[in-house]
Amino acid sequence: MATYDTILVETRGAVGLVTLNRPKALNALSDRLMAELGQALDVYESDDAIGAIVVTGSEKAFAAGADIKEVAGFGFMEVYKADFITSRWERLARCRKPTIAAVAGYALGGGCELAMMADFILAADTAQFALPELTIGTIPGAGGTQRLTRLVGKSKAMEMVLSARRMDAVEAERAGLVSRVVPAADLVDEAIRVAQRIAAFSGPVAMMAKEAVNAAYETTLAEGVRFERRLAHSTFAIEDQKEGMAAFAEKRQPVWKNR
Ligand code: DAK
Repeated sequence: MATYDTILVETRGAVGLVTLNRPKALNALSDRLMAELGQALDVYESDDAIGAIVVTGSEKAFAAGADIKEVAGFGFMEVYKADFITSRWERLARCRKPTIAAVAGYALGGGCELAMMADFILAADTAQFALPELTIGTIPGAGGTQRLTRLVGKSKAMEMVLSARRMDAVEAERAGLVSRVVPAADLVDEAIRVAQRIAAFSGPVAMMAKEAVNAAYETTLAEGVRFERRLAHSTFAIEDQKEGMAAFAEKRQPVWKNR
């Protein structure tokens, strides 16, 4: 297993756990951290023993945003030519295996955007979400204006982006930004527990389910339903569907082969 400077990686059964680990900078998302996160996700995605991935931070901060000190001096041509942030940052959103962001403390700016790239966010009761880019003279640039709007609707997204105010965990759950709120002390254990439950299903079937839900963001209802139907039909061509339905009829637990 590779060693990293800015993240910790740990495998818990069939779950890959990535912990963002720049405590002195409240997990500010430096280029290095995003590169290492991308590498860790590459490793977990290509490991057949891993069925789900959890990304978390510290008790104080999931991540306090892009590393402001690192990017402050960049000019337009530099960031445009280098496809600044974009190229590395989309890795979590591109994962095919199910992903959970387990968020405690600050999830600000790029930290909030990163969390929204996961399949869902499990929040500690200490979590605080904001897109405060206007306070530093820029706008959200890692998908925040698009993903937050799809998750919570235009009115709340506009207020969050334009006023830079923070949303606490209770409001975030009410608004649909997070799936559930749990006590901070239980956050990582609960995220691992849910991830293990997901990882215990047939891997390819879970991937198809994720693809189908994600299509709801990308297309019309009619196209999305058609896409879902095609995927649902194709599950009938795989061994795990035969096993799952046979196991039900025989009143036993299914044994998935991931094919
Ligand atoms: N970047 C760099 N360092 C940070 C940081 C950040 N985002 N957040 C905190 N730190 C550092 C602090 O500078 C401090 O370092 P030292 O002074 O000790 O060296 C250390 O972490 C501890 O922070 P504080 O002393 O400030 O701790 P407090 O508990 O007092 O306050 C705080 C915590 C989270 C309220 C505060 O640190 C804070 O307001 N941080 C900045 C939050 C913020 O504005 N985040 C949004 C950043 S903008 C783009 C793509 C994406 C983005 C932009 C463009 N493109 C594709 C173009 C994204 C932009 C953002 O994320």
